[in-house]
Amino acid sequence: MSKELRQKYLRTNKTTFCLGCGYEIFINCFLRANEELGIEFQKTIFVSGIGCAAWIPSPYFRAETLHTTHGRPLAFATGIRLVRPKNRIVVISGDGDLVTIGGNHLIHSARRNLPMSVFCMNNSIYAMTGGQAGATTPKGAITSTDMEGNKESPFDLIKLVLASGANFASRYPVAFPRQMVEGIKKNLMAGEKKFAFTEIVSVCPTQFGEKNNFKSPGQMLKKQKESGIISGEFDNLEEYLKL
Ligand SMILES: Cc1ncc(C[n+]2csc(CCOP(=O)(O)OP(=O)(O)O)c2C)c(N)n1
Ligand code: SF4
Repeated sequence: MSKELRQKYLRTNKTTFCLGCGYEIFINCFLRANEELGIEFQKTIFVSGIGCAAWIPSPYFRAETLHTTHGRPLAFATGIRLVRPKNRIVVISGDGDLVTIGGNHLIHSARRNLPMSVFCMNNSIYAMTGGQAGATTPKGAITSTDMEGNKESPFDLIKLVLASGANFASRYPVAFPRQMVEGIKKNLMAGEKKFAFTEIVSVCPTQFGEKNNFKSPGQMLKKQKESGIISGEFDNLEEYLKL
């Protein structure tokens, strides 16, 4: 990532994310995608909730940003969509925020299909508050609330969003940044016309990695590369279920 690009889009190059946090990879990919599409941040309104992921746009992006209440960024984004029809609306927030506490807003936003881009940072837990389990935590994972392993099954976010009525859902792991840049571009273009949802499969070495025997952030990325996570764009639930 060029220093110039970060200077152009970020208020400061120094973020507070932990060393090895997947969110830094996403930020670099997101800036690259915007640059390649020639998008002006000045005409984008970013919305986030509460959590580490919510800090990605706010305070770092040189743009209008709304840092809202936990679980509610999609409700705020819906309101902004209605009063600011000419602006691009981009929601960037965590899985705990958008799916667990805010799941009701997610299904209804997908059903409503209003034009906006949504990037859900899935690091499998509620990281900012100490690594509690949520609706995206894999079965068996050790968290601060499940020392013997999570007993519940996680949501498949693509399935959830498509079943709720959206027809643009995609998934990209941070271990594949080149593919992610292209995926972010597709989302940003689709988000001009409809509800475009992208799950970014991230890594949190601090709150998830350490408890689950990962020795380093690099080991988490290696596991992602080898795990064969289904990624790409999906518009049809039946087709997705065949994969
Ligand atoms: C209504 C409400 N409930 C709980 C909290 C505490 N809280 C703040 S951040 C957070 C976790 C956010 O997790 P996630 O959205 O997954 O983002 P991450 O930190 O993992 O990036 C929680 C539970 C809060 N601020 N407001
Ligand atoms: S706690 Fe996890 S998600 Fe939060 S900044 Fe650190 S590595 Fe990233």
